[in-house]
Amino acid sequence: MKITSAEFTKSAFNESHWTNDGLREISFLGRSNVGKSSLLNSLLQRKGLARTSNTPGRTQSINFFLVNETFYFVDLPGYGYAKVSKTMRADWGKMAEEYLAKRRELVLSIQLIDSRHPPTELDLKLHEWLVYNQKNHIVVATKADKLSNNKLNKSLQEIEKILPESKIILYSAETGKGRDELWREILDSLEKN
Ligand SMILES: Nc1nc2c(ncn2[C@@H]2O[C@H](COP(=O)(O)OP(=O)(O)O)[C@@H](O)[C@H]2O)c(=O)[nH]1
Ligand SMILES: [Mg+2]
Repeated sequence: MKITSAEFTKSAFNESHWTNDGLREISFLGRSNVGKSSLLNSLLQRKGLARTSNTPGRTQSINFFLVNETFYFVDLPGYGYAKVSKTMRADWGKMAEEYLAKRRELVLSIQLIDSRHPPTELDLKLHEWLVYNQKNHIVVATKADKLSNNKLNKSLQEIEKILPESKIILYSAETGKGRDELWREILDSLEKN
């Protein structure tokens, strides 16, 4: 995929801030620190576009990135960060669910999980919500470079057992593994919807 332009457009804290130009959207979801910002930067080949950091739980807004002036990548806040307050956690759920449930422009949701571990309880909850609500989605297992091929295959088989309804792509923002495959899925969803 050739990226001719990629720019941060806006941060939204409620529905009135969502973009309103009708362009289609791909959303990215996952717990804090799973590698969401790194995935966005890797897909868009822009190193610092989505901020990556080791201090999770900071981004509490929905962030819109315009790609090739034709569609948006939408970065939803990371969930499951233990140190945020209960109110903030409730806000996360409300904001993300409102977006996922209502957004007509949304053509694909990409759920990130860590390839090294089985999905967490919150990963499973979100996943069940996507399946139950028949949202077009795929699962990306991140940080694939951190496992040997042998362990990676085992991990993939386990994830496939736990999430049998979904397509799973192994990804590494370090090596670019999975990038072409994920772009194919994204373009496919944009073409079909
Ligand atoms: N080795 C490796 N580290 C990664 C990868 N993706 C993210 N990380 C690291 O994991 C940490 C969290 O990544 P970040 O993208 O900020 O996660 P976010 O909180 O989900 O946005 C950072 O230290 C990244 O450098 C990957 O594919 N491979
Ligand atoms: Mg991030």
